[in-house]
Amino acid sequence: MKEAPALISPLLEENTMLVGGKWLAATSTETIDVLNPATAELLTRIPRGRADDVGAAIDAAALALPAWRSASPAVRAALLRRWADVIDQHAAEIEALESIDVGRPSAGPRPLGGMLQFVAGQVDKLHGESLPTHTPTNLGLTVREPYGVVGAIIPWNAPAPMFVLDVAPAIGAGNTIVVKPAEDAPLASLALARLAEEAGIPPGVINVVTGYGHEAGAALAGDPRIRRLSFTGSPAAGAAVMAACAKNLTPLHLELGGKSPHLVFADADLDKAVPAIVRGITMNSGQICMAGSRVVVERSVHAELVERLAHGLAQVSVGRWDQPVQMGPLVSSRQRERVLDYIKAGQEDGARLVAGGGTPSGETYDDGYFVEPTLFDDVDPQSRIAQEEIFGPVLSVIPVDDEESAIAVANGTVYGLAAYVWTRDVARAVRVAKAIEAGQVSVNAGGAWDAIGAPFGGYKNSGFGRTQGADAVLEHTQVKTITIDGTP
Ligand code: TXE
Repeated sequence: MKEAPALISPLLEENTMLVGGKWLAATSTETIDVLNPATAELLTRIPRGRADDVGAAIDAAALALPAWRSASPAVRAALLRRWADVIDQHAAEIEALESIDVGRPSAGPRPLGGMLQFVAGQVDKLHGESLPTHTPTNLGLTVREPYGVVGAIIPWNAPAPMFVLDVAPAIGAGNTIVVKPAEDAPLASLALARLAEEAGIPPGVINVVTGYGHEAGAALAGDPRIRRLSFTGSPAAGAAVMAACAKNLTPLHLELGGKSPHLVFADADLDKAVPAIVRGITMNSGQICMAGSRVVVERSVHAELVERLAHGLAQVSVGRWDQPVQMGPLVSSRQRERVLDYIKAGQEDGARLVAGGGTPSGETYDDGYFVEPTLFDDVDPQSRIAQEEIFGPVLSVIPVDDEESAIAVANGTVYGLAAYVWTRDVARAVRVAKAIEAGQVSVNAGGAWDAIGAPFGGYKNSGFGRTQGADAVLEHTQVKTITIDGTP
């Protein structure tokens, strides 16, 4: 392992995290190595925050709360807009940091500024209602108020948008926040917090404590001073977080991934479906919560679809974040082992391996955590690779006889995050979209990202609560009813 370069971005200072406007090491002074997943080189070190550091960050957020929550919504909105502008000015740098940290070849900067602008537009429209009263002289109203100090535990697969999507609605609604980024990819979060400072967001409003999930994350989830928590990650960690929240009755928002199906019907436009399916499972190396990882296909187009998917996956170029390729490595050696174990399980369970299945060979791939785009056919819908989230570039094809069985298979997992329906028949598209148990359904499209302000979240074990859109800001408020006795 090589030594860390002195500074990989002017936005980062090694071994510091943000607590109450100060960039600090952990009180223990211990650190965690952050590695480049394409080369296993050391990128930098971050503080290994623990309960005492989380406690200090909560203190800082509590100190900042009174002034922040009573600031005019117009002031908070203006600061979010300024943060958006500063992020836009540094868009290429944030993109590069996220790419190198996650291992994702860049597809151009993400629309982070736009996400913030959307939230800023909501902030001064958080109005309550006037209510009819039994007594004519009385006045009844509702007001929306922030929770107070809130927390967010974010994952490594899309750290920059996750940071913005968790922080912006929280602070926009008048809360102050403590964020625990993922230990595997913390750099974009730290850089975005630095830019929030530069934009003039006051000290203590956003705090970032880096560390491991079972230490800093568990401390954040278990602290009774946290009034609301957002968690995105694995079902196992989500369950641990929920148990910790239950002890203090802390309200919780969970986003736990999925096993999202493509439903491909005989009348589908395969010219459109095939590239979208291939892109959906290879983008970010399949490490996307809403990746379409199962292909439920009507038998009459099954053979043609499998052939075209195999061809499509074979064309996907794999390489490092700084090369003009479509797919990078997985985020860590642990994730690569998990994915390779699933590929083994698929073969043991009798699925037919059609493409990929191993690690690519060649000098580029020697040290990084690469896995080939992989296609399984004739997958048993009850087998592990059809039921469990793999979070890698592994696609499972399940042939079915008709629409009814397609829906049953699509709904036949514990998850319910996204689904993709491919058909030219509008009546069928409407029927299937309504029958699917998922928070997002796309028809003849690879993703639900095109709808501006679309709420995003899961059904069933994919979680509850919504990020993005107006719902996200509302979910960071609680409603108070005020009744005023107007009798003289
Ligand atoms: O996630 P973890 P991992 C799924 C995906 C992936 C699997 C494992 O299937 O293969 O999870 O990834 C923090 N208390 N998703 O192990 O452990 C942790 O530090 C409090 C889906 O990396 O869930 C990190 O910040 N916090 C997913 C965050 O939780 C805890 C995104 C996610 O880590 C904690 C990521 C604890 N006890 C993984 N344990 C999605 N929904 O998009 C961990 N953490």
